[in-house]
Amino acid sequence: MELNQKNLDNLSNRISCPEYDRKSLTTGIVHIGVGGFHRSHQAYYIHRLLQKNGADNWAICGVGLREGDRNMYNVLKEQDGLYTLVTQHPNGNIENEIIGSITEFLLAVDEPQAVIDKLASETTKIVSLTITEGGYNFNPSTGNFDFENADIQHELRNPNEPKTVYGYLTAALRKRRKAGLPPFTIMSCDNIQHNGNVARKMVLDFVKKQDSNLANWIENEVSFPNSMVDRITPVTNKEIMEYLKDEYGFKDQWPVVCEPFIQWVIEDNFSNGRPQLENVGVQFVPDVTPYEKMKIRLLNAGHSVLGITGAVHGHTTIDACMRDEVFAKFMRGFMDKEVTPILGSIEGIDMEEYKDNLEIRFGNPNIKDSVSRICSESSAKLPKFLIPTLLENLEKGGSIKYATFLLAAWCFYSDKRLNNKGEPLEIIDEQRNELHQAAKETENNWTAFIEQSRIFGDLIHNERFKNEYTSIIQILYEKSNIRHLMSVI
Ligand code: CS2
Repeated sequence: MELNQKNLDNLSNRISCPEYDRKSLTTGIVHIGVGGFHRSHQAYYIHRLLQKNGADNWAICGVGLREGDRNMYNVLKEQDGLYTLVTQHPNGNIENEIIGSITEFLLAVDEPQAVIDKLASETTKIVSLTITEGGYNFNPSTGNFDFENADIQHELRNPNEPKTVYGYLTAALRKRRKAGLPPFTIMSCDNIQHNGNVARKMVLDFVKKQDSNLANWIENEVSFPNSMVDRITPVTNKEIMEYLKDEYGFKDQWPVVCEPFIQWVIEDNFSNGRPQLENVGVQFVPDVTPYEKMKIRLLNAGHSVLGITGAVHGHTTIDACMRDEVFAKFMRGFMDKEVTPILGSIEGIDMEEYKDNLEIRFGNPNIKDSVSRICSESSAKLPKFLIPTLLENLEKGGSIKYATFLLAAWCFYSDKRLNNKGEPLEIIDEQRNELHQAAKETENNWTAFIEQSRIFGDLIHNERFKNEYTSIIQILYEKSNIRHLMSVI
């Protein structure tokens, strides 16, 4: 049996299904970037609210902007937006439910005008984004908008032919303003500190170049709440589809696996209304800064520490890294000695408990989160997750050895493209070639990798860092056995 609206009745006595009338819902949210994370997090929260009959005007219209979104579009079209969420507990318990909050989907490369019209429609009140850290189009070291990007250049010249998120948001806001409609809220759900402020700055930088009148209106009328989002969501593998088929007798072409933990903290700053998400556990706060900083600097950076070192050693999943005491201890050392002193105390949070809990989450043996997912797009992630911690420690005279070790390991990873067992590494990064080019100069020039100013800014000019990095990279290249070096750090 295929998973789709027609078959839901037959499925509802086997597995938890939407109890609401999906056909009567209005899509008040347009979400750009429907991937695993959106489906395990925001779409799940909205689904829970719909189950309580509390969100009839807040169903989701997914939008894919790129050709790469076509597979998701095709699957969700065939499945009428339905998919299964498989929650894997550390003790082996599994909860499965069919999520119904995504009721429409548009693929911008096929129907750009339909996307603009949808965004500009009166019923659209929020446009949310998971476009990844790299999708914001800023220079990672300066934080400035990258006007060199060819698609951006095209959009600036042709406002009616959008290609990126900026072109679409601007075209839609222009249309709304002309029609006398209030603007939507732009809600970033990416792992970027001050994600709302960053989205705001980028949108305004772009619009100012295209249409300064419109920029004023956006500046005054559009809200961009900051938020902290959290739920570990690995890449879906084929076994899960088989499992669902065996267990329940239906075929889901793209289910989502996630951990039981879920958290969403948002600033209550919406220009055109919002769903009552507090009824399903979302925290609304006046200032999200301490939460997002804690999450990004501990969880996301901790993930990268395990992912990159683990990949070089030959571990394939994050839980395998956590079962290896050398890696678990190294990651905790990084958190305790380099991140915690920077974070200070956060009201209402027991930092030791938060870190202990992260260890349990990372160690969940049923998630099987691949190190290749964690290492993917490190060139966009590390400038947000890890380098700011290193800079703050340099300023304050704190420890830098763990973070520096990680950057050296990343160079080794980008250069050799093999793990310590001699197996090839799967490297997914837009900057893959640039990273490789710089890293392979290392044996002629120990600091070649960290001279890439787009990623590292002017870190290379800090003598203390440069010396620490140089000594670590030399030992790493001489001895190569990363696990041993980590055990004696
Ligand atoms: C991960 C995140 O992509 C990464 O490197 O750290 O996807 C992480 O799993 C989520 O932010 C958890 O909320």
